[in-house]
Amino acid sequence: MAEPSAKRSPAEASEEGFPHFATQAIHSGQDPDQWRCQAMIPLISLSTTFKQNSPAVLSGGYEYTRGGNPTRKVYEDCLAACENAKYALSFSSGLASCMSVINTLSSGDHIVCCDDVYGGTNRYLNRVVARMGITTSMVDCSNADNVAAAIKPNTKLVWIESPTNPLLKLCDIKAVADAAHSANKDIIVVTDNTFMSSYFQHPLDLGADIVMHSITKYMNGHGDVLGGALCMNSKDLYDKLYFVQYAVGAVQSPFDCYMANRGLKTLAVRMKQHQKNAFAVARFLEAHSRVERVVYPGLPSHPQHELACRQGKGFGGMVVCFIKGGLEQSKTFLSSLKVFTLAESLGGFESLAELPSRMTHASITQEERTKLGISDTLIRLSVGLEEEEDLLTDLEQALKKAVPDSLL
Ligand code: P1T
Repeated sequence: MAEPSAKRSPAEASEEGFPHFATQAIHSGQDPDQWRCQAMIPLISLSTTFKQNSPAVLSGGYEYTRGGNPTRKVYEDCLAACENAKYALSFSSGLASCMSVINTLSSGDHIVCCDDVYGGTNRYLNRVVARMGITTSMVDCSNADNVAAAIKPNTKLVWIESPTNPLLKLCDIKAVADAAHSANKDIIVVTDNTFMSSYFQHPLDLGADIVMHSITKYMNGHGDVLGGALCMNSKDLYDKLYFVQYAVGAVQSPFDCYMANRGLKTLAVRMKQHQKNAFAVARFLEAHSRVERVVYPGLPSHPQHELACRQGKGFGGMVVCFIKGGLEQSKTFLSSLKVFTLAESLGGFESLAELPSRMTHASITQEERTKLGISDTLIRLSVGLEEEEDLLTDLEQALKKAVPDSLL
């Protein structure tokens, strides 16, 4: 098969964009005139291959779906616009997009990664990528000086989450990007923007080179698509990553592209409501006698609240609390919830609760978890779109069941 670079025109949505986020998310890339039938809603093009009138002449613009697909193009154009990026690529999962970035590296390269990172990213870097001769230093990136100190002559990538999963620590994206680029301008800074979504934070505007998303979470928002995305402004980076996407093949299916594109249409309204409910939950828990401590970047008690106010347009829908007691209390609390569901994942319309030490971050060693502060009483809440009063009533009854008066 021919080399892919000439086979499609990349998204250049920001050059013709709309001034406000909600309008971008609804209209970018969606022009009905691109379809002969002028459909308002993008068509799902399930075809894996496309007719050529003459060998290697693509009159319809597409060759083979791994290299490009009309439904994927609509969605990627919209994604790029949402992230204030020139280009976007979509993948079959968040980790597949992570893998595609790593596939631009070579044996002997070095990565700096924030120590509090999604357990799956940690596992991939330290237990899979490490076998390929690529080393990773896990450092506390909430202080950009630690990033500067960890950079080596062979460092090619800095990977951060902000807020981090699960402790909701913030990285100063601009300070981290400046530290990395002043050490070596060719270092690629990736920000995993999953927790904030494109609605609340635009890391490319702050100096990051690539924004990564687990689309599975807020961006799709309905718990029915596994997906990942990479957004960037550099054509050179886009070409490299597009080549990897085509060569490796971890692309998003046309149907999932259609679904995630639909999810983006309501991102703005969903995120506002997620945040409203998250504030209510965080304030309720912070005032609760059965709760030891609450972490939510929107609360003044968050140690980086000032950075949270400066860096993004909001604080998101994730809340962490440490309940009083131990593992027994956490288990009883989680299994007593009736509106929140005990499950992994986050960012959907339904409220979820989980225990990172035994679930999403169980692949990290006990020693590392202890060092990071991921204890057995750390409960992670993904606050959904249910009625606020029902959420608070649910938390109240579960806390009462789980934490006895003797522990107050
Ligand atoms: O699950 P997947 O779409 O492959 O995305 C991986 C991923 C990447 N980055 C962050 C910040 C994430 O939270 C995730 C997935 N996280 C969960 C499933 C979870 O419950 O935390």
